[in-house]
Amino acid sequence: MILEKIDQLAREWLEEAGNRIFMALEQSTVEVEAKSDRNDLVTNVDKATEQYFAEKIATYFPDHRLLGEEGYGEEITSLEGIVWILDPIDGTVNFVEQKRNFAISLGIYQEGVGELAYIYDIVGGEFYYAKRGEGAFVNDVEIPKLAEDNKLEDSLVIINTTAIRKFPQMLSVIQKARGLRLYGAATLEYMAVATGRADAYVSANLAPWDIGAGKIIAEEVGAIVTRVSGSEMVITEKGDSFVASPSVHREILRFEI
Ligand code: 2AM
Ligand code: CA
Repeated sequence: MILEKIDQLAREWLEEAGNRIFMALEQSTVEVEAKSDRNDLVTNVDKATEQYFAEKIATYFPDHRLLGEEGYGEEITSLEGIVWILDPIDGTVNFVEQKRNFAISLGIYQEGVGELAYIYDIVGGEFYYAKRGEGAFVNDVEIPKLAEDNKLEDSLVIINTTAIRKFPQMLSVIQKARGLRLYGAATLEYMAVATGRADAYVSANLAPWDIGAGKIIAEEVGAIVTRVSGSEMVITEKGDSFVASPSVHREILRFEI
């Protein structure tokens, strides 16, 4: 019941937030600030979008908590109750530089279990959605389950530059693969694996809001999500991330990274 209500409202709010972001691009009202370093950007639109969700959640679901990148939610270290994990704009550098290849990411966790997920690629016109146990969809078309027998040598892999520096064995992985691709937005890189456009994505440093929704959608189609070492990924902790189709996940683990 509660998940149905969340699903209905989350879709309305995502559509409204998407329209506002689109208008900000159209009307050139985006203002950029640097955060921790010159490549870590935030804009007035990231902040306004998170604030919009924070106000809506507080009004409609006062006992739910929000874990968001821009800090309008709460400090959250455990996932009791219902937690909304939000990245108002994932791929902010793309948003600023390319005006595309970014997404709103929203994952809903209940007692630590990922139940609902939404990734909205606004300019690309792709709305990804999953409900645990009921499949994953893009624009209402079900995403097929991933093949169980893909090979690294036939695969495209996505490995961000920090991960290549941190794990030098990744150079051998890239050499064996068919090719390397980089998108610059973790959510869309997760969706590339979920839809079979790539077979693996490795990143050295992701936060809960980068992966909260992507993990739910990727797992729903049979992708394996772990740390680079192969250990379990705890969603509330920042760190490296490794998502891949099952056989390619096993094959990359054999490089003993
Ligand atoms: P962002 O756009 O929301 O900041 C870029 O390679 C990807 O990594 C984006 O999804 C970006 O999310 C994320 N990212 C960049 N710097 C990060 C950091 N310091 N910690 C966590 N995620 C980061
Ligand atoms: Ca962000």
